[in-house]
Amino acid sequence: MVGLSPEDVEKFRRDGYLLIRNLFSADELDSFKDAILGLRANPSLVRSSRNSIVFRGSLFNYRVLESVPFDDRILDVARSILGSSFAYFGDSSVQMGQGPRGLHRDSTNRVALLGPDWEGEYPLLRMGIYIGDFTRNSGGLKIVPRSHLPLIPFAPPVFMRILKRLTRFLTPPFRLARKLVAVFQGGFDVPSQSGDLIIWNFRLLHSGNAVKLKRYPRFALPVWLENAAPESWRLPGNRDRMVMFCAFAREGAHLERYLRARRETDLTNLKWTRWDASFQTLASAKRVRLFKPDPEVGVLYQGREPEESGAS
Ligand SMILES: O=C(O)CCC(=O)C(=O)O
Repeated sequence: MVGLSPEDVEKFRRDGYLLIRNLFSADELDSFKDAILGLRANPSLVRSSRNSIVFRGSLFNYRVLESVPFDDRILDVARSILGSSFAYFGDSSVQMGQGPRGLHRDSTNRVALLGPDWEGEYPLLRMGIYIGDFTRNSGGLKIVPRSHLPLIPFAPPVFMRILKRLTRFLTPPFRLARKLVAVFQGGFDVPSQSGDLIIWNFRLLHSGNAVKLKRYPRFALPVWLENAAPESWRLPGNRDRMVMFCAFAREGAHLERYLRARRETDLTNLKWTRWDASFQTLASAKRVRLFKPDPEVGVLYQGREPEESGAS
C-alpha cells in the first residue's frame, strides 16, 4: 500500500482536510472530462439542474467513471485514514456547474458540540476530485480548517452531560452564534488543481464554489460577500467546474445515524444507484466492504444507458 505518510494522517486529523497533489495524471483527467461532457449530452441522466448539473445514480452507474471510487490510489488514502476495515455506503456522484454555496457540515448534528455526532471521532470521509485550476480561478472548495473538532476538546464529562441535557435549549443560541461568526469567516479556499484529491471529514465546515476576486485573488471571502460580489469582479471558473465525489466510513453508530437521517433526501437517487452483482464483485475484488444504505438501493437501475457506455 502507498497511502498517506503519518504526517499527512496527523495533518488530516488536526485540520479536518487534506489536499493531495497529483493523484491523477493529465491523461486520466482528459478522459474524465470527456466522459462528463458526454454525460451532459444525455438529459435523462440529469437529476438536478438548477445552477448545477448533478447526474443520476452514483459514479458506478457510468462505465467511464466507475473505476474512480475503487481506484487503488483512492482506497489507499481511505485506508490510511480509516484503517483497513472501512465501507463504501453508496455515496458517490458527479456534477458540473455552479451549485449551491454556503458553509455547512455534512454530518447530521450540524451545530458544533450538540448531538451524538460530536462524541468521539467522526469516521466519515468525503473525497473530491475537482477538475480545473482553483489556485487561480473561482469554483473550488472553501473550508474552515479545524472546524470538525469539538470547540472544547478537554471538556470534563460533566460539562458534556450538561450540554447533552440542554441540547434543545442550546441549539437556537448556538445556531445564532454560528451565523454571526460566519459573517466574518472567509475560511480557506483550497488551492487545488486538476489531478489533485481533496479529502475532508464530514464534520468540517465547507462550501462549494468559492469566489475569487480579480483584484484580490488571495483573499478568501465570507460566503455572503461571495454571493454579493458582482460577476465582473469575479475570477472565472464557477460555471464550468466539474467535480467527482465519493465517500467512505468506518461502520458503526455514526454511520448508521447518518444514513437514517439522510434516507428521505437520498432515497430517490439511491433507487437509481447501481448495486448489482457485478458492482458487488468489483467491491470484493478490491477488498472494499459494502454497506447498503437501504434495501431499496438499485431497484430502478436497469443497466447503463448507451451514452454512458460509449455505445452508439
Ligand atoms: O460542491 C462543492 O464543491 C462542495 C460539495 C459539498 O458541499 C458537499 O459535498 O457537501
